[in-house]
Amino acid sequence: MSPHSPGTDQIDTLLWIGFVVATIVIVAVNVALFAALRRHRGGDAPREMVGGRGKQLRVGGALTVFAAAILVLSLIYTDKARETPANGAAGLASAKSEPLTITTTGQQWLWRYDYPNQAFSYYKLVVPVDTTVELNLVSTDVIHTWDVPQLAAQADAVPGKTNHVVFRADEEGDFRGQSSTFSGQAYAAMRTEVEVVSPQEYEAFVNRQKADIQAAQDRVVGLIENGEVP
Ligand SMILES: [Cu+2]
Repeated sequence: MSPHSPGTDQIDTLLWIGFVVATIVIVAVNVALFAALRRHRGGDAPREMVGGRGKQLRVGGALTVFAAAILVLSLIYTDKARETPANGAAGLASAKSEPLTITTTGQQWLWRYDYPNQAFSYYKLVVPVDTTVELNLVSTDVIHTWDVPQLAAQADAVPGKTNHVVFRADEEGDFRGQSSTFSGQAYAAMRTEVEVVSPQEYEAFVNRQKADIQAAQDRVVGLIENGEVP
């Protein structure tokens, strides 16, 4: 799956480094093994370790440096993946200095998203492209996992606690994930979906949601006032 946010870029790079290193180690071990077998083919068993103490120290030292280098690389990339990326030039103008913060509530069995203008949506999150988005994850009942692998590392919505997910989508489109934590009977249906749109479309979406919610509330108030709802 291709990464579509700076944080997932780092995770992807780290996975590739791990893959290449593992391949090198496997090949090197096998080459050394076959070389040793060839050298002693048909002969008697080697009486002692090849090379003196100096050689052993040099090989051990090289391997230690190799392991330390991998450790340092992974620390650097993990740290970079945790950084909050800056807003892009094509992002939402009103979110230039701070991330666009959206309260994300997990409940059995759907996600609710509360946008800064008081609009909210269920099931699907709509965000502008090239804009740093911060989700404040909360839960009203049990632990739910918010997971869209192309945009961010997964995080849990835990009752009584606020966790954070930060990403900056680099292109418009639909990104999906699935619930990976059992949160009750219908957890399998609890999809996570993010629609990345242009800043203009995002503004239009949250304004429309807000107007629709207001109209629905006005209608209910009207019905109550007319005595149609006891
Ligand atoms: Cu869930």
